Amino acid sequence: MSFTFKNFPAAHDDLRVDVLSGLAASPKSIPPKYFYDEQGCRLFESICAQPEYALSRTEQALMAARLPDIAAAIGPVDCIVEPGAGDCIKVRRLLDALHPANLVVLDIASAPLAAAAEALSRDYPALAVTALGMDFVHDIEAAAPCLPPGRRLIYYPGSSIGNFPPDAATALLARFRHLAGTEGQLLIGFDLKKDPQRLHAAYNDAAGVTAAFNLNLLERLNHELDADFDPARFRHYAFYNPTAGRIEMHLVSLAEQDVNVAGQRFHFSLGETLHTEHSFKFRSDEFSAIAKSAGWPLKAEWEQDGFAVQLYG
Ligand code: AVJ
Repeated sequence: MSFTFKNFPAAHDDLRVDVLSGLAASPKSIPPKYFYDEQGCRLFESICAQPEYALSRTEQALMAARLPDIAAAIGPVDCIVEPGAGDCIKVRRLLDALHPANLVVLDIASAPLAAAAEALSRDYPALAVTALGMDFVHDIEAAAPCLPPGRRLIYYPGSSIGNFPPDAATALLARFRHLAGTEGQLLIGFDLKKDPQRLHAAYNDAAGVTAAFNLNLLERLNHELDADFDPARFRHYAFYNPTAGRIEMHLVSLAEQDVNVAGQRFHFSLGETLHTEHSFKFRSDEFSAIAKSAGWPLKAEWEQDGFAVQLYG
């Protein structure tokens, strides 16, 4: 068993800098990557268990049903690289099918990543596991020296790519292309455009878990940036914008109010929105055009119940 952990702390205080600049902007916004503190990770898991949010369940069902076909299309690989691996559960299915010698997992939440990757390495004694605690959107080049040579497969499941507007998605996929190397491949899962009522329901579950997930961002700022948000004075508001092809999540101020964050004061007028997430939805041809412009030719694709997995390389 081999397990290596490296932490790449952000060069500057990202949360504070990003939140203060996002609150100073108009309209106000905070990047969705900051949802995932410990409580946020728990709430996201609970979202995935809600009947309205089929995304993760459908992807796992697709991966289970089509695994032999997917593994055959990928062929032999020496190393799987998973950005945003989190609990390192999803990649296990691919490890079982592909038997690579190396696994490299990356995540901004470095402590939970290290624990999950170490647990995984105990279950896969022949596998060399490397966990890199980093914000891969900024620092992915720092991961390159940690990758063994050979055939690399970048695995980016869960429609995480949907958090990036098309230009940023193209840029991230281009960096993946560079990281993968000449023989590299990319296996990526994303949510497809579908009936807007279904999309709407997925981000407005009846149990209110998505609302709690969105509002938890304010609690996080209260704890970590010495802020004084009153979550009861903000409303979770999520809707599908068919023109832009995305779910938009907002926290709408229910009152005229001032909030202090990290020693600075911000004013919210009644009805003003704090934008917290974009979740883009694609047609499969739309997505393959984005990937193509990032240097990835499409090799194969699989679809199930409004979700797609595509293989590039
Ligand atoms: C983790 C980005 C795929 O956009 O559906 C779930 C996050 N936000 N409910 C998504 C999320 C609200 C999720 N992704």
